[in-house]
This record gives sequence, structure tokens and C-alpha cells, in this order.
Amino acid sequence: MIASSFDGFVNTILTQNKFMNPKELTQKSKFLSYVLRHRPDEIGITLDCAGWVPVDLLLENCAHSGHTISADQLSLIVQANDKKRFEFSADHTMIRARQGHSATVDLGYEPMVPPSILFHGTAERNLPSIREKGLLKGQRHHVHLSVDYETATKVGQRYGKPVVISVKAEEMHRNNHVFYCTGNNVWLTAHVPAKYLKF
Ligand code: HQG
Repeated sequence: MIASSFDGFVNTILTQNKFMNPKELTQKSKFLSYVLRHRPDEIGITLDCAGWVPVDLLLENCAHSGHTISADQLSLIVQANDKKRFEFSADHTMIRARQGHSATVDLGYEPMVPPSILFHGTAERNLPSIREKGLLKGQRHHVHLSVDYETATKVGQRYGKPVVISVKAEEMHRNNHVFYCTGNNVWLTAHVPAKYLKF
């Protein structure tokens, strides 16, 4: 995991409460990403059409599959997660991942007007194909775009030497491409044709 204020937050919690080790927290957070975005079936749960699952059921089934997470730990993961990957429903009884799914869900985001430029971080080796085909969503439901260069660099670093590509989002929007913004400021769109990219 990328070093961030997350680690600082966790260390504070540790010093105060001594109930959670940062490595364990990261492991549990990764496991939750896997289950809530990709494979809920692995622990015998089903996401509703908007990606939500009851918190009680999630914790019970995590425990049964050998990945015990307490309610306090879950709250900590949701609050402290560096990218705010998860969210609780208003009454705290349901939880979902905010984006990044390969499982079939409709997150219910409303179309929004994007900023004029967005950024996409990728690995250098992907450039020839991106120049030809534009940005493709691959396994996910959408192409993921960042609002700033730094975040896009971190995203690109996950796969190799990072390169940041600018996306002419406003122009795309004018030409009827639809954009969504998640609660954690990641912008989503179905496809970015190469003509809207600036390398
Ligand atoms: C690349 C993380 C070749 C694309 C991040 C990327 C993000 C192409 C990879 C979120 C291509 C897909 C999503 C083309 C796109 N030819 N390669 N035509 N079009 N690609 O992980 O955007 O930590 O599915 O550049 O922070 O990297 O999971 O998408 O390198 O917000 O919360 O294909 O996932 O968030 O990789 O990352 P991914 P992404 P989390």
C-alpha cells in the first residue's frame, strides 16, 4: 500500500487503543476490496444491484471464511482507508465499495459535468495500445480518471514506470460522453477515444 496519511492515522489509533496492527488492517482492507468489488460469492454473499451488502452478514461470512473482522475494525477500515474505497449506508447497516467493481452492479451515480481536464496514470508499456484504441475499461465497469497529476502518477505506478495522460474531459462531455464522479473524487467514463488524449 502507498504510504499516506492512512498509516499516520492507523499509528495514532494503535497508540491510543492498541487493537489493530497496520499490516493486518491493510490485509483486511484488501480482502474487503476483493469481496465487495469482485468475488462476493467467495464468502457466500450477494451484492444488491447497487453493490450494497448488510454489514452483519458481511462480518459473519468473513469470519466463517477465516477472515475475521470486528465491527470496530470495519469502521476503522472505512474511515481510514487512504482512497475512501468503502462507504456505509446512512443508517450504517449496509456497506459497499465506491467503485472499481468487476461484479455486476449499478452504483447509481448521476451523470455529472467533468472538469475540463482529467488525468489517467498508466504504465509506459501500455502507451502504444492506448494511442491506438484510447482508454479501455478492461475488467472494470468504467475507465477511472483522477482529478490531479499526483494521484494519476500513483495509479500508474502500480503497473510499472508511470506515465500520466491528460484527458480532454470537457470536450468529451460536449460530444455527449457521459461522466460520473464517485464519493471519493474518482471520475468514471465508459471509454476515452484516443483523439481526446494528450500524451
Ligand atoms: C490500462 C485503483 C493497454 C490502464 C486506482 C491501466 C484507480 C490500457 C490498466 C482504479 C488500455 C487497467 C483503476 C489500452 C487502458 N491498452 N492498456 N487501450 N486502456 N489500459 O487497475 O485505471 O486502489 O483496471 O491504463 O487507484 O489502473 O483499486 O485500472 O493501467 O482509481 O481503489 O489498463 O483502481 O484504485 O488497470 O485503476 P485497472 P486503473 P484501488
